[in-house]
Amino acid sequence: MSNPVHIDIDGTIAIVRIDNPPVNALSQSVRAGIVSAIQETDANTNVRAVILICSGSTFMAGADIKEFGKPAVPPLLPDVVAALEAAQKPWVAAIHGNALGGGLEVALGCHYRIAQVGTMLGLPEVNLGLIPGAGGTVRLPRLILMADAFAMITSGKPVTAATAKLTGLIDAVSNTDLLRDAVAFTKTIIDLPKPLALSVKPIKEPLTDDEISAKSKAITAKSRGQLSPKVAAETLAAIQALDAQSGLTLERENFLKLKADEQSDALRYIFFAERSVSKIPSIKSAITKPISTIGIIGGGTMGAGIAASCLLANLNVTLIERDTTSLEKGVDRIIAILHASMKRGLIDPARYDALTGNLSSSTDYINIADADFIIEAVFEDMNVKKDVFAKLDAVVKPEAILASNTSYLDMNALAAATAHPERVIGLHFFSPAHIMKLVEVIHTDHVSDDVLATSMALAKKLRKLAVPAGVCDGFIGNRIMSAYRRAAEYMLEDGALPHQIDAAMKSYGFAMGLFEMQDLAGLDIGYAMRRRKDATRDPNERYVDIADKIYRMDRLGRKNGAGFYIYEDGKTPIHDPDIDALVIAESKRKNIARTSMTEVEIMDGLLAAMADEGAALLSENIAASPEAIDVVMVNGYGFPRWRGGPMYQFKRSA
Ligand code: T1G
Ligand code: NAD
Repeated sequence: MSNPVHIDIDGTIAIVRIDNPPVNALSQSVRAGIVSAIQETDANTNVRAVILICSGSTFMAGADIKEFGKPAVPPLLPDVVAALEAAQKPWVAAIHGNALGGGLEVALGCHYRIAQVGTMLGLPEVNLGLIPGAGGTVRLPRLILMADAFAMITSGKPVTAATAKLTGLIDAVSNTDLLRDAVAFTKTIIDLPKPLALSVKPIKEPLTDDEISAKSKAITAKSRGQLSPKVAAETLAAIQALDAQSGLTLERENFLKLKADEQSDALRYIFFAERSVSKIPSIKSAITKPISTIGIIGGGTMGAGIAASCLLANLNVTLIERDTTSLEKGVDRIIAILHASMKRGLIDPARYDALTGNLSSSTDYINIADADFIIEAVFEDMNVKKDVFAKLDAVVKPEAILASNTSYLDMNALAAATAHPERVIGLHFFSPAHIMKLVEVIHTDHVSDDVLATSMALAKKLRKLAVPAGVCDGFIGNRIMSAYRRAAEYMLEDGALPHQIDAAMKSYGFAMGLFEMQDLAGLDIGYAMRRRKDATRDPNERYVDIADKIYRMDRLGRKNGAGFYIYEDGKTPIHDPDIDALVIAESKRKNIARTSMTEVEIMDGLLAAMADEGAALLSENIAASPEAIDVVMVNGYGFPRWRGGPMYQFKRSA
């Protein structure tokens, strides 16, 4: 392995460059290279200052997570950061891309920091079930206000270079050439006395006990059982009263405890799973076609969200609707989404104008004749979709790709109804499509490798988590959900009550229980889906009538104020004893002797149903790996991320 750390001398300034693709992770060779660079530049009497910069797309994006499962090899990152602080010459961190975790901690060990506009700087360790482990909790609140450091570390959310300049996290922003600006900046400090190391400075505006208690309460409520945000808050609270060295010792102790915890193992698993599932080895040699213009058919809930996603990815979008009234409504929905993004500061007004300028609309399919990729999001009706695809076949160019956003319909049947099935694919987005990262990419029996590869590339361009899935009713996520919903309904007849099942799921870490979620989606949606399956349902299969009975009482869920729960304010579920009575009466009607269930027994039953259906999906080649199932369930169905996913849990319990 060649040395990833290179030193060039430019007059009295040394340029130390890290080159460790893909993200300049702080692997052992990088850590050792930095330490030797400190020794070399300290010993070089011509050198009066040092710039630390990275090659490639980003500054150091953190410790090398791939090393976590192995024995730590010196120099350890905390020691590298301490060595930077103690360097004889001032070190200037020149930052671009992402300075995250250990990468930002290295920058905090430097004496100055300059970042390129658009850089993201953060300590996202809590997302991996950790807390900063190389001095971040001690140095950051000595550079910026404790309140700002507390927010960054407990949330794991990065800040932009602009914000970092405002808070004092960085000293300068480069709007042009980072290295050139870093050299110019270094020349302004080169004759100044080397600044005090952060670790000998006081904490900036410590938080009061009341402030810490209020913040910690909010964190505990939001983290729903995940340890790391709470431990981060506790560590920061304790560090306020400690000198830097004692603080570093406490931080390291809490970091190592979390690193050994199963929650961190699960969070690191899902981090890598989300990056592995989008790789399809069998199409490595496929050709990814260029995409610049997207046609969206149907500007309803989903079509508008998908169109907005494509516009935000700098694609040109043409919306097609069935009539001018629907078209106007569709365009309004898309514009409203972009406007909301601007109001939230995600895009500036100039970008908003540019993106809306990339949107065109029509009721005439001829206006998407040159589109590279067409996504239909019309009614969930096979005939309507077949009619749309027939119209598309007649006008689009031969290399255009046709995708359906169907939730349940048979993609093979839809593809077979077109002139060129090899260019038809399913893209199952999740609502709201411009926010949810997950998309299931449904490969039909005849889809070409190039079409599949191009679809995966489009999903990545939309910054989506693309999970390939085979054709079946419900693909991966809805199939797993149907399975555990069935198990939950059996539990209702066998002895549990809706609020008990929902409580068990929330205790496990779900944001919402299954029955509250059905009230949110609308009991009419579930009722229509069950009716659609009546004709093909196995008559010997146990069928639970409870949800049908509630629907037939005109209780549609939140949308009309009552479903499994009552909603006086339209959103807060209130336990309804009448529903309990209905459930108990159903058990009696079916002569089922009810037995009470603990929350653990309920969750064990639901997890077993998920794992069983997951095994079936794997055996049917609908899901390519257990990781694919876990990525879908964590990113589309509220499975607690720090539990890794149903297949991760099944493997751990085996
Ligand atoms: N270590 C090892 N590999 C990493 C990595 C890391 N920190 N970050 C990314 N990769 C790999 C990733 O698996 C993928 O590999 C490739 O790089 C591209 O990643 C002591 C202990 C930086 C925003 O949490 O957030 O420091 O699939 O597809 O979309 O306090 O990667 O190509 O083989 O995500 O452009 C803290 C994690 C670590 C940042 C880039 N740092 N990374 O996103 O590319 S803990 C993080 C990211 C720590 C210290 C503690 C993102 C990114 P492959 P990608 P991207
Ligand atoms: P919707 O009713 O909100 O929108 C459908 C749109 O299609 C309407 O604006 C309608 O005018 C338009 N349309 C109907 N026929 C058309 C035609 N022939 N030509 C052009 N436009 C036509 O529906 P939705 O919720 O956006 O769902 C659309 C598709 O996305 C369905 O297949 C649905 O199953 C799927 N889907 C929905 C969700 C969800 O949560 N809503 C999630 C994933 C997938």
